[in-house]
Amino acid sequence: MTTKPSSTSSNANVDINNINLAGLSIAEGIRDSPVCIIVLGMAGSGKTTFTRSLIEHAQAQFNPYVVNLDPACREVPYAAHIDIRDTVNYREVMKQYQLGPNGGIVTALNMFTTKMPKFAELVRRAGERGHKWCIIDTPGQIEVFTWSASGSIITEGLATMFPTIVVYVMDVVRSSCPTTFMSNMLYACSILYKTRLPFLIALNKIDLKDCSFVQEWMTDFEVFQDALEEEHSYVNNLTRTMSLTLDTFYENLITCGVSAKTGIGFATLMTHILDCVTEYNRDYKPVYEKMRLQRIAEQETTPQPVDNVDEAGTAVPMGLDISDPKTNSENSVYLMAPSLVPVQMDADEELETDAKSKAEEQNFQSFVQSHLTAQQNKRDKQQRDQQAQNP
Ligand SMILES: Nc1nc2c(ncn2[C@@H]2O[C@H](COP(=O)(O)OP(=O)(O)OP(=O)(O)O)[C@@H](O)[C@H]2O)c(=O)[nH]1
Ligand SMILES: [Mg+2]
Repeated sequence: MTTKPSSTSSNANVDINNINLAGLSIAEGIRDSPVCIIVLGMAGSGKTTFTRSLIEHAQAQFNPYVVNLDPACREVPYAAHIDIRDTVNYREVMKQYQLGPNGGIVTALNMFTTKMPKFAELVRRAGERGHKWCIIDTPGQIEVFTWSASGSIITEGLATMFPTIVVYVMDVVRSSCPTTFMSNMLYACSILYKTRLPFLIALNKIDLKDCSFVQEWMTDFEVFQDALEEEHSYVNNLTRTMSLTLDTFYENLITCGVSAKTGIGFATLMTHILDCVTEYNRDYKPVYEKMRLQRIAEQETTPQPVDNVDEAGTAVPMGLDISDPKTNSENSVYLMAPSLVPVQMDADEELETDAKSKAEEQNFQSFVQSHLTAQQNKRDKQQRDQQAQNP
């Protein structure tokens, strides 16, 4: 296995199947670095743009290691050290398992998670090479990461090995409606309780709208009620009750206004991130340490998987013609630096997409043409009929 020192432009030349896990042991305890920063947020809230800005601001001091876990994005505006798209081909997964886009993303993430120990080992090595932060961009569909088994495995797995925090990116423009704000807050609250990690809310897009109204809504219940009164919606009563319930959640919440596009607010955000790391070390680390010890105990007592699968029960045919992707096929799971990915696959995909859109365009044109011809024929016929009636 070969490795190159990584930077944003040169990536480690790693095949995940050849990674030796000898260096990674949960028996060792939680390491000090890298600090894992998991970026979450609703679709379009600006997670990817935020990740790019955070990398730029943290580069000199924290030399971030960057991970993209969104299998469905077309492009990312940063150089990722690990990119799930190089590991699992999301379109192929959809085709092979006959899934829709969301099922495809969940399955792609599940396939990636089967390599979690090796992923964690890469993060550990990054820490040893001087990457003090590891920034993780997540899929657009927030529920895919927060409520899937793989999301929990990745989050908990990282938190039992490295200091880990969550940054929840919230779009202030879209949250200016009190009901949308409340939905966003409920999501944030559920993630906070689910992940049990230090939590920071980045109020994003403040270049478009000042975020002080959000901070006011969180601290002054009456101001939020007034805003709610102005919005005539069937869910007002529910929102009012929810806002009372969320009061305790707001109390301990750290928020920070930023613009991922212009970079405003990132200096303050970075100090908040460092506070969250202190909080992890003080309050959360002991809990995850306990969890780690429990896991070690479980590993010692859990019986090993049965060698002979027949002894584990009888397979029930599902009635679907679904086959596992062949190993070593284009679709097999592996982890590779982005620079090593065969460009061929993307080019093929692009050709296929181009051919499809060309065919669609031609279909549309011929549809329009036949419609125009039919109309012309109708007009000609009407003219002929009129001429026949009034010669
Ligand atoms: N004006 C402004 N636009 C922003 C800001 N951050 C993100 N955007 C824009 O918001 C849109 C969505 O940004 P992304 O970074 O792709 O958001 P995302 O959350 O990663 O999106 P998904 O991964 O698809 O859920 C893009 O058009 C960005 O240019 C910001 O701070 N200000
Ligand atoms: Mg994104």
